[in-house]
Amino acid sequence: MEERRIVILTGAGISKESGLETFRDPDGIWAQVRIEDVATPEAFARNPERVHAFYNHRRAGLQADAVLPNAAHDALARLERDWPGEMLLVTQNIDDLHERAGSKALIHMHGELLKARCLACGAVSPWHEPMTLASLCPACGTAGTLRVNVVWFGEMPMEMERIYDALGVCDLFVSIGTSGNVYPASGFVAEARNNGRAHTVELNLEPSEGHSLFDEAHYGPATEVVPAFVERILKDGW
Ligand code: BV8
Repeated sequence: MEERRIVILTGAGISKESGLETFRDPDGIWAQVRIEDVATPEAFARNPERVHAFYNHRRAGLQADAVLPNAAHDALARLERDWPGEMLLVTQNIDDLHERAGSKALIHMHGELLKARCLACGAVSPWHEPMTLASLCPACGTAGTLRVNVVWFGEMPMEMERIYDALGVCDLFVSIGTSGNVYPASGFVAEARNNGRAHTVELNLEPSEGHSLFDEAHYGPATEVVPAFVERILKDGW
């Protein structure tokens, strides 16, 4: 059991109880704004101020005092610390709650809200303030060339090769707090199953789009089901 490898995928549901909105729940972000207006390269080309305003609002919200890692983020950081084999945490979330909880082996496949990317020099820099068309790139000093360092619809998610390599050899794949609507993350469970040895587990508030592909599922709030699952894995494996 000691050498066994774990891959964990998280989505917006894990950060809901920290005070951040999900996307596709009835009160979620996509019920308030249209993807085509704020989360595509075409939207940014058409109306950069609108896209900056959308992310400025979410960046300020993420940095509010009340938004903190919850028991589910803490449990995954503990699993990484205490699991004797390898563990990779892949998050679709652009918040920084996993790293604040202490996770280290972490891939932000959809990028990070608290970073800016310069379209002139390519530099990625920490960014905590509102972004405007007058903002200067901290690396090259050019004005008007910054965008938030997230992956929009139609763009390639980050570090896909590393993710598929890990899915190809994992023994346990766990999907947490994601509706399974967005490709390629929605295909990770099938990829893990195809390696011929992975046990697949869904932890979510409700069955996701791909729920039938999981060997095991536990439904409830992430702050309850994730710590309980981690406790069991560390004690008894799967
Ligand atoms: C790509 C980042 C090529 C920034 C986001 C048709 C037309 C055009 C495109 C497509 C198409 N069909 C497919 C596509 C591809 C497209 C796609 O999937 N579209 C969908 C909508 C059909 N995908 C792409 O374009 C991707 N790129 O495909 O490139 C490629 C790639 C690989 C290999 C070859 C080629 C890029 C997608 C990136 C999108 N970026 N945003 C930002 O945040 O603004 S999307 C957005 O969705 C977020 O990033 C989010 O993380 C992601 C997934 O959502 P979830 O995290 O699952 O959130 P959701 O609200 O849906 O679900 C929450 C769940 O939590 C629910 O199930 C709920 O019940 C549960 N929950 C709620 N509360 C709790 C809880 N669970 C536990 N506890 C709780 N308390």
